[in-house]
Amino acid sequence: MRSTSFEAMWKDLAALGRDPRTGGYRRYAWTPALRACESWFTDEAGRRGLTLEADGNGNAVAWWRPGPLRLEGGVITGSHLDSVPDGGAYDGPLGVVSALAAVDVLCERGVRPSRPLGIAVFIEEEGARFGLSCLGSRLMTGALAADQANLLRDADGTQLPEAVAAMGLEPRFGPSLDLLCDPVAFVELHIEQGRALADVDAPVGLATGIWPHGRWRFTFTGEANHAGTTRMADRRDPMLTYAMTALAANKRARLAETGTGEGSGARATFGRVEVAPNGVNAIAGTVTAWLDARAADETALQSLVDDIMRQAHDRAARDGTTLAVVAESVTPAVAFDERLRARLVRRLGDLPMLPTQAGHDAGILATAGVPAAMLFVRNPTGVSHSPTEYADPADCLAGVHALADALEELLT
Ligand code: HGY
Ligand code: MN
Ligand code: MN
Repeated sequence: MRSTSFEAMWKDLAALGRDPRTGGYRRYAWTPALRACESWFTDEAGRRGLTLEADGNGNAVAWWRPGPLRLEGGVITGSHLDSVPDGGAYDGPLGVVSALAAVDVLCERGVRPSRPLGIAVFIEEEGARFGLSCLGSRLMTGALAADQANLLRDADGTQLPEAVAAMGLEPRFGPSLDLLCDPVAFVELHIEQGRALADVDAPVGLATGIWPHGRWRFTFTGEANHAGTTRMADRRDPMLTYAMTALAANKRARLAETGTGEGSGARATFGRVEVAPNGVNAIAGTVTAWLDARAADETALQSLVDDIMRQAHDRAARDGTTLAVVAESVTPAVAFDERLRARLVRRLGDLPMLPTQAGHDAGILATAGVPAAMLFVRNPTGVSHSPTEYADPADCLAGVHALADALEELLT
């Protein structure tokens, strides 16, 4: 592959949906910014003679079927183009651009696949707009029912079907795994969202699995009041209960992280908070905060969340506030397909193997029974979900060639 193929695509895509004030991306599902990225993908697929198909959930697949190939039993690769608020350039797009560039490599090699290759782009993987991660792949696999999706609202209160219709599209949610034509494998390339590959000085690695993780909405309710005339002893301030809960969550996760054994470790983050009425000189009436919690196994995750909720309720009782907690999305642990990974190791060699604490569409497809694997590309700083997320161009090209090797192994 001429490196210009990757570099040219990267440069074109990098300009879309970027906020010049922060340098971060705001490619939210069913917005003009993401539609521009989807149009870019359509153009690049067309340039390669790939056949584009879409489901009613907002997911798309571009098929490479050189020659008279059967439709079924293909291999799927790809990732997502949507981002978190002020996300980086690589999380998602690296997998899509690398998949297109890998087709260029296979063509240059003169590879004659015996089965079709689909490049998939899943929508709302980050859940940044409607709060549910991997929304597109969950709808596709039936892990999320259409009537549940129809109730989802974004921060402005726009309901999901309205958002889809506002883009001139017809919301037709529902299981659509047939779009992938009964695939024999799904291989997703993704930037590593940690430093494991940097620490072992390797450009590419293989994923062993995904930690269980989820999102819980905490609603703390107190009594709105005047910030000046209300004595401290008379307050029922939900901001206080929230603040103590955030501290307790951080401490509990840090204690788990210093635990013993391979499987130890946990993460707890309150990254999004909404305060009402949100006035400088007013004691809050309600504070809504989202907990993102993750742990090495499901027992550890349940124990982590239970402990945080117990401490939050205890604190609420002392503060005279009330607390309601709703699990918005919980994703079970994923162990990627060992036979598929072993086959890739035979072709790619002994790449470093690592679990990830980040969720991915590959995890949703694996849970739905599609043999799945993930290739990670080194992230020198480990920073992700931030404009400073970065991968060296040489490592990106190493990722493209590793993906091309993996696909050639599976397609021939
Ligand atoms: O949040 C995650 O785990 C992933 O980046 N969607
Ligand atoms: Mn992400
Ligand atoms: Mn991602």
